[in-house]
Order: sequence, then C-alpha cells, then structure tokens
Amino acid sequence: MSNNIESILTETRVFEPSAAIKQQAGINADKLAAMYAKAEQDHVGFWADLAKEKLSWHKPFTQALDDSKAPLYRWFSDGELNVSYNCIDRHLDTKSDKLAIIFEGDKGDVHHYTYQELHDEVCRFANTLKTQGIKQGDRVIIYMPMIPQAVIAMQACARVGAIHSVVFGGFSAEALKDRVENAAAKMIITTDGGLRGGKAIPLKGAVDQALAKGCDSVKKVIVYQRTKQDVPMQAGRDIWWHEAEAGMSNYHDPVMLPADHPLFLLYTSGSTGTPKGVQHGSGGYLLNAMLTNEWMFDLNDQDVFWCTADVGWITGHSYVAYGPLAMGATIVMFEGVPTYPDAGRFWQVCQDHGVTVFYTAPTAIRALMKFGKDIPAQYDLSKLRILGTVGEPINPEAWMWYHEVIGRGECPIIDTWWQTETGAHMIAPFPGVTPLKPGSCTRPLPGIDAIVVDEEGNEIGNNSGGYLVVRKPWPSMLQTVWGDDQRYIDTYYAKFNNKYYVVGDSAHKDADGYIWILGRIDDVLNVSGHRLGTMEIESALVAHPKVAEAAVVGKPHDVKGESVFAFVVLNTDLPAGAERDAMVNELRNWVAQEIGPIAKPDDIRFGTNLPKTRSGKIMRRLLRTIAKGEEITQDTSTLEDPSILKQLQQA
Ligand code: 6R9
Repeated sequence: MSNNIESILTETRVFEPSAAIKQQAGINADKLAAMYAKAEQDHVGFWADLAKEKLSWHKPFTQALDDSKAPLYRWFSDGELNVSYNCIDRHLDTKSDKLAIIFEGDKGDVHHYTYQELHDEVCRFANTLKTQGIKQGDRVIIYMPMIPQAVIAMQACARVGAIHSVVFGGFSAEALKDRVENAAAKMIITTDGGLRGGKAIPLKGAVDQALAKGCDSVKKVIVYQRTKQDVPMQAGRDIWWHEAEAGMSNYHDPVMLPADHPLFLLYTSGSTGTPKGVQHGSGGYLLNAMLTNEWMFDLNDQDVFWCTADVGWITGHSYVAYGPLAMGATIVMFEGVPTYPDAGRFWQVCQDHGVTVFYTAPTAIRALMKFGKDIPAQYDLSKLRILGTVGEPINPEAWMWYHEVIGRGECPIIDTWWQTETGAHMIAPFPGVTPLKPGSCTRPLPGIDAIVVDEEGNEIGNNSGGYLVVRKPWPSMLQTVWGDDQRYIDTYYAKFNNKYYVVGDSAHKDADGYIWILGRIDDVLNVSGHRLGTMEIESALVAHPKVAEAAVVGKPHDVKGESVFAFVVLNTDLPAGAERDAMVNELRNWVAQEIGPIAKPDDIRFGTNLPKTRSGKIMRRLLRTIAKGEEITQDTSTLEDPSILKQLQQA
C-alpha cells in the first residue's frame, strides 16, 4: 500500500473551476456550503427534505429512515410512489415533445424518442408484461444489447412493480443461468442478438442454452427483433416482442408502491465464488440517482447527456435508465463500440448529437488516448461542458488528456467514486465549485459520511491509507443481498461490528480532505472498470475436467487497469510447446464460456503445484509478484515447497 500512497502524493496540480462553469452551474459554493451544514446538523432531515422536494409522491412518507433492523436500513418506507411515473409521466405536462432518448445504433442508424413516445412505448410494454402474467414482485431478467428497448423494458417493470435484473449481454449462458436461478425469475426479456463492431452477436442462443440446463422458474421469454438472425422459438414459451405488444394500449396506470419496494437486483462479484444479487429499493434509490445527475453533471434543459455505460452495469442503471430521465433530461444511447468503424466513433457521436455532458470509464479514455489527439481534433466537440469518469482510479496522465484534448482545457473532469451497492455517486466533485486534483475523486457528497479508518476502525487523517467506510446510512444504499440478509451483513457490516458500511476499497485522505482511492482490498479484480471475483474465475477454471487447481491474480495493465493472470495445476502432466499453447487457448475459451469474454485470462501459467503455506493457504502476494514479472523479495520461509516458484516464473 505504501508505494501507491507515495506515488499518488506526488500529484500536486490543482484545477479551479473555470469562470464559465462557475457561473453556469446550478450548485454554487454558497449552496453547497449550506447543504453540507444542513446534512451535518440533521442527516436524516437533510435527505427527507430532498426526497419531498425532488420526487413525486402518491402518498407522502411520515418516517424517513427506519433503522429498527439496522444494518438493514429502509428509507421512506410508508410513502408510496412509482419510479417510472417519476421518470416519465410527471414530465409530460411540460416536456412531452422534448427528446428523452437519442439512439445511435452500431451501423449509424439513429432513432429519437420524445418523452411522450417513451411514455407510450413503456405503457405498451407494461401492458404486455401484465398480459404475459407478470405481477408485482415477480423477477424479470433483461438480457439485451444497448438499445432503447432495454430501458423501455426496465421502465415497464418499474411501472408494474416487477423486480428486474439486467444481465450484461456479454455474459455467457452459464452466468445467465446462475443469475436466473438465484433470482427465481419468471420471465426473460432478450433479443435475437445485438450489433457490435459490425458483427451480429447472438443472445437468444445463450438464453436457450441456459434454459436447457435448468431455470425451471422461467415461464416466458420475450424476444425483441434487432438483428433479424434466425432464432428458434419454442411454442408456448417464447414470444416475439412485436407480436406480444400488438394491440396493447398506450396507456397504463402505474402501480403505486411502497418506497422501499425492490426496484431491481444487479449481480456483482465479491470475494467469494458466487455473484451476489445486490437489491435496490425504489424511492431512496431514485432520489440519489436523480440528485447526482443534478449535482455532478449539472443537467439542465439544454443538455444532451451521454453516459457510455451498458445498462448491464449499475452505471447504466443510475445514469442511463433512471437518474437522467427523472431529471427530464435528454440522453444518448449508443449500441456500438468506441473503435468501430474507427477510433473517432465516440467523438463523432458527441458531435452529431450535440453532447454537452459526457461520462465514460478510464479504460476507454486510455484506449482512445493511444490513437493520439489528431482523431478527436477532426470533430466538433465545442458543445462539451462537463466530462465524467467512473469505474476505477483514473491515472493523472489520462485525466490530463481527457481535460485538454477532449475538454479543451475547460471542461471539469468529474471523477465519481461509487459502487453497485451504493446506487449512486458517493465521492465526487461539484463542477461549479470543487477545485480538482487529477486522480482524486475529491470529497464525499453532502449527506454521505465516508471516512478512512485503520484496522481497529479508528478514523485516520492525513496521508495514511486505510479502509474506506461509510458511517451513516444513505437513501440509495443497497437494501440487502437478494434472499440472503446474513451475507449482506457479513459482507458489508461485520468487519467493524455493524458500525460501518465497509466499501471493500482502500483509500487515503489528504490534508485538504480529498479522498484518493487506492484499489480493492478483497479478492476482486477491476478489469476495464468491471468487477470480477478471483474466486469466480478460479471456480470456472477448476470446473474444467483437466484442471486440478487454479489461482487467479490481477496484473497491472496499461489500458484495462488490471488483467486476469491465472496459475493452473492440471491433473495431467505439465504441458509443453504446442500442447501448452493449445491448453492455454482451451482454458481461455472455457472461461469465456463459463463467465463471459471479459473474464478471459490474458496469461495462464502451468505448474505442478501452487505456492502454499504449510497450512495450505495459497500465497497470492507471491503470485502477484510473479505475474508482474518482478523478482521475489518477500519472505518465502513459510512456503511448503519453495521450488514451485522457479517453475512458475519460468513456465
Ligand atoms: C460504479 C461502479 C465498484 C468499484 C469500487 C472501486 C472502483 C469505481 C471509481 C473506482 C476509483 C473511481 N471504482 N469508481 N475507483 N475511482 N471513480 O464502477 O460500480 O462495478 O460495483 O465497481 O469500482 O474499486 O469499489 P462497480
């Protein structure tokens, strides 16, 4: 940890907000100071007032926070609302003709939806869900590419009170099956396929494979036609979206639900083998998802907001499907990839649709940076006024490139730290107020009581690294792990006796109170901003008939942040030459099939054993050193068989 801290502390540049953004931003220094003061003085009241002001309630709540079963907190429980009503219907009086979604497909096809059109689409699909037997509380899996129908499906679920769980389209049939079964979902909504980088990617095929292996809870599969590739349809179970929707009304009365009714589950990797279903509620989740679009992105009626995240991740929930719509903003959705047909694609989309606020991940910035500044220079990016980043720490070099080359040296870089579990931004700058330091996500938001503590749970101050924790509950925090309250408590609260929400990241706070995220402290990798559990990949590897044992570690990677490095013990002889190459390929494809291509190891090394202590614990820190290609200087005296290190280094 100490190496990291030192290297980060050498970053001393500070960027004040420009005069233009200072003047434009809805939240100025005075307003922000008043918010901090109010939150400090009355934490629950601060959130309660915002909930009353920002959301449309069918029935007002009388109690903001129910902590009677802490740490299972519930917000605004006796209030009633509907999330989809808050995202769509309430704008219709004043904004029915305003664009809600500007969609650009992989091949450059463009489709616009006004708020009225979005309303009608969502209502028709909500009526379809009801007709197909979906009731309040049922779980619905959405396994779709990045097209407006994914958002329409999410909003329609919210309208009828069904709990959706979006599974990223890049996950395999096996990963899909695990999630369907854990959620005991009644329906899957999918497409024949998706288009990415000029190629048609099948999706329905993976659904069929998953259903062939189990998933007995699934009664219906609704299939949207996107690519028109041939897909088999099983009579009685599978139905085309357009056929199911035929004759449905454009009107649907949204179901008013308790504010703590679950809105969605999103599966995410943790330090144990199986992904957990992070459960989010309705009112509290929407409040923070909406507010942070106002606070961090300063969204107003003239803005065109493009968040490049897929709806399969939390960022695509809070900053595509829900938050900006609750603000009544115009969003861009893009189906394709940043490098197709060439590395100017992102900048072309920004130019063509007049994007003013752009939000992406450091891995994308680093990848596009490699192509040089001449490519973005070919596009008119003058409308951009705020740039955001999320998913992993952004290195100062990428920060500067983003700020100077994409942001003309004027756009503030809003580095937002948060997680699937937190629902919305937690630590981030306000564009019109906060001086920026490249590489720091700056300060916790008002009402977010995030601190850094030592092993004993005592707050530590300047310049020492420790655990990032959150002391007080906040409205968009996860409600629990689906069906497993104990796992929720064990994972997030047990470490400090239920006193703090434990984030799983290490961080340090500098003398100005700025937070610098150092990385995960658990066995979670961050590959291109996506969370992958080392245990998950290890379980996939050992499920291969020829694998006896596996250990996975992260290796620093200049574009992806981290790459997957696997050490494998086969139950056959140590392979060599062409045989070894073939085995490496076989295992990489195996992992892609078990989890998805994002989990494919970049490197695989074979050994006759793994470095273990005499008590049988795998010494991962040694494996990390080997993965980096560095010399081993650590103490290896507790190793059972030190010769194994040489073998793994040479392999
Ligand atoms: C939103 C999202 C969460 C983990 C988190 C941390 C890392 C996210 C970051 C960041 C440094 C940032 N992370 N944003 N690290 N600076 N701005 O990414 O959610 O997929 O659940 O990942 O990502 O390690 O704990 P999720």
